[in-house]
Amino acid sequence: HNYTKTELTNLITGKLRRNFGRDVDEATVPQMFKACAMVLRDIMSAHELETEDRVKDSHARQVHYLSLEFLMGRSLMKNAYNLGVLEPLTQAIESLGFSAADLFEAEPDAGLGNGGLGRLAACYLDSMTTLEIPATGYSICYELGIFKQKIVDGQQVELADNWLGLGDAWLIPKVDETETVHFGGKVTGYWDENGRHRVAYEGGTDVLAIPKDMEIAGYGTDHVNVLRLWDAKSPVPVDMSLYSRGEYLKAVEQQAMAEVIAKVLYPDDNHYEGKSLRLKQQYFFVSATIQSIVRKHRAQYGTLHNFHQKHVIQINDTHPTLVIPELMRILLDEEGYTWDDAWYIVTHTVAYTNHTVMIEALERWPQELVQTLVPRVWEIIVEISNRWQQKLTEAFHGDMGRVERNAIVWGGDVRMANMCVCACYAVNGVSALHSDILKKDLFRDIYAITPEKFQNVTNGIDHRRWLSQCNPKLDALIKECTGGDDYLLQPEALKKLEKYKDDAGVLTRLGKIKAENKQAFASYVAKESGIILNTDAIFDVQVKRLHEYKRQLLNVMHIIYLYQRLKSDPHFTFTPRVYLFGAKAAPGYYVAKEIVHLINSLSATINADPVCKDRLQVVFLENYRVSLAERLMPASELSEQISTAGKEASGTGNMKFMMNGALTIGTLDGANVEMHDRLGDENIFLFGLKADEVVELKRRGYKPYEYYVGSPSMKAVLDQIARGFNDGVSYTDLTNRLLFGQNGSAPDEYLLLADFESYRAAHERAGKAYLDQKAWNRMSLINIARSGIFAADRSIRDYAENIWHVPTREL
Ligand code: DL6
Repeated sequence: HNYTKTELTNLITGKLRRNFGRDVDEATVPQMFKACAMVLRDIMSAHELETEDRVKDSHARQVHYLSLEFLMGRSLMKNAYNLGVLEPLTQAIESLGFSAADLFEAEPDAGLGNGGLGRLAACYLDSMTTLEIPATGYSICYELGIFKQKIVDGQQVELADNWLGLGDAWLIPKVDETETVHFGGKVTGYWDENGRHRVAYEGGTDVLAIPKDMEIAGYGTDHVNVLRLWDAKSPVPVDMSLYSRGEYLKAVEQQAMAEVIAKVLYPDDNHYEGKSLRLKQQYFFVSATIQSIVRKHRAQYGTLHNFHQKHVIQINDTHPTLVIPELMRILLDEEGYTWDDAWYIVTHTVAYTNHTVMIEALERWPQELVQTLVPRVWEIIVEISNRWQQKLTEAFHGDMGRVERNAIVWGGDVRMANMCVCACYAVNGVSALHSDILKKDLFRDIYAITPEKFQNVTNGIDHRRWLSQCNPKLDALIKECTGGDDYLLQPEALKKLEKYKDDAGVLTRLGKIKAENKQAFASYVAKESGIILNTDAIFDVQVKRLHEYKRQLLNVMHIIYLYQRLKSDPHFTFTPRVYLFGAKAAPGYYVAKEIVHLINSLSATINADPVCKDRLQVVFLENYRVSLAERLMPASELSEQISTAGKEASGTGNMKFMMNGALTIGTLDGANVEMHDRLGDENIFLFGLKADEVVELKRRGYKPYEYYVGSPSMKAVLDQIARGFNDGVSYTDLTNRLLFGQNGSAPDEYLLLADFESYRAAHERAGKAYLDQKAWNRMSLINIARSGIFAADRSIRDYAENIWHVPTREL
């Protein structure tokens, strides 16, 4: 059914009347937004029921994507686009006297994630649905998403992100599919009258898990999947015995304790915090999810014997690892399977994606915590661990070093990654380099005994959102040059653009589109913050979470270097630049917060100095998030992907920039390596040590101090950081960390000093290249044309074919 403007208008006015008791002329923008969202939700719901029936009737194998994060961003425009009603919806909204742009802008980002890992899950939902894979995403319905960042006096301040006020327009509560999750108490085993071993629980608490389903529309298909977000509620609203004694606060305590589980997303990216509430979240969401899958499976097939044939559970990093012992628990305790039969089913169902090799991000839960919180699951983990250790001892012929490294329960900790590698039938990294490091380093011992488990699936992005939708002018040019909209479902069709690489007309238009996008972004920044960006300068952008390994500080060092050159020689020439930063720092990550402060101190000084006028500008963009990225990517010209080689598992921002025609200045890290493979040296600005050289340098003994004393300009840069800028804040902590190390960290852990000169030279090359706009646009076009491989559709086809073994839509 193709909805017309008139039909949509009627549906919207109907919603306004029924849900808000309002006629259009009295409706507010938020009410209007909700009405539109509900209209699309109804359309998707109808498709979803049909999809569900089709999947059921065909007995198809289903994918369950478990992730503690789905960084969805906004949905109204996305859903309208995918459903093919963006135009009539826009017309309907306008005909009702509202600005469609304002309405889209009124939607809060669904910020149920931190960064790359959560955004990847969101892009994958889009592709799984577009490719008609029967798939469901599962997570927690956090009341508060990733905090909103304000910069006050140069420093980050966190504000609560209460997104549900409007965001709940997309959610359908399915109260009849509520599950109960049990925590704590004591476990006892006994034999029942049929001689079956049973488990009984004494004490503990139950928490209700209520599904709030978000429909996911695919592009150009009626297939609709669901993102199931679990909300937590107490089964007892209030303890009446306490209430009747007048102890009101105590009477609602249990309710508060249950609800706190879904209160807030943990704001740490690439960092593990051993907080008990976080473990509660993990078990809560995993237990509800697997109970729900098992319940539906039972209802359809009446047995769990074929469970692994009908389902694959993909676990997004180790956060959902407890699904392994939890599924064992259900099979053993509730279904009466033997250990071996249960283990067979589990280990043929679960697959694991690793997203980091950073030691501080690997989850190790203290055993006492696991024991008290989920005592029965703990017993099962111990059994899994014992059997694994026995297997390792045999395989490694008693080499206890290797046994210890790969053990699951060891030294009072439960190591989640090791449990995943033990139980999952597939383990994948997220870029070629990262998957290699998993095999050669992090999981080398397990790779030696089960090489067939290890795979690579290079990340990808939803190119419909990140190119076609967010950059309509470029989208139009691509469609014109490639002869239609093939590229939307066949991203490799972007290649066809390449035949215009020497077409002066097309290159000029490409340059013009970039200039207009820069202008549009500058207008937005002016409106939001009053800052006037110099649109004649290169827009040089580093946006991502703030982390030492991502090396925002290296970028800062180089800017200070340029500033000092300008100060000492006003005739120093270089291509004018606007440096744009956007980054949230984890609230508890002190060094990251200091770097945010430093960028703001530097920015204030540079932007106020007349010597920098029209040449150097530094702007920190507040509250970097999905919707801001959608505005920024089309306007970006130079993409900073400068992590220490071997540390960034893949990166996905790098792909968004490339698709929007920005050139990359970067290290051979993560997916940059594969970008370089396709682009060649001539279409990317590479610099720095390679992953193996990083390892080698550290092995030899890295002495950053030598760079400091050996290079006057390096010394000047670091001394300036230590002294600080006009606001009088000094950053000796940061320079000490680089030169001497701090609290046990090695000096300059991430090799900023070692890579500085090479980074500086790459910037010089990029600056010179920009002066020849035709050559620059040619490179830009080549980047776009060769970016098809980084579409999430390609990644999902890889998963479907090599890991999930499910068919995908044929085109
Ligand atoms: O795979 C998605 C994304 C990668 O692109 C980034 O390179 C990587 O840093 C990120 N990893 C994490 C790990 N978090 N934990 N735990 O966020 O994954």
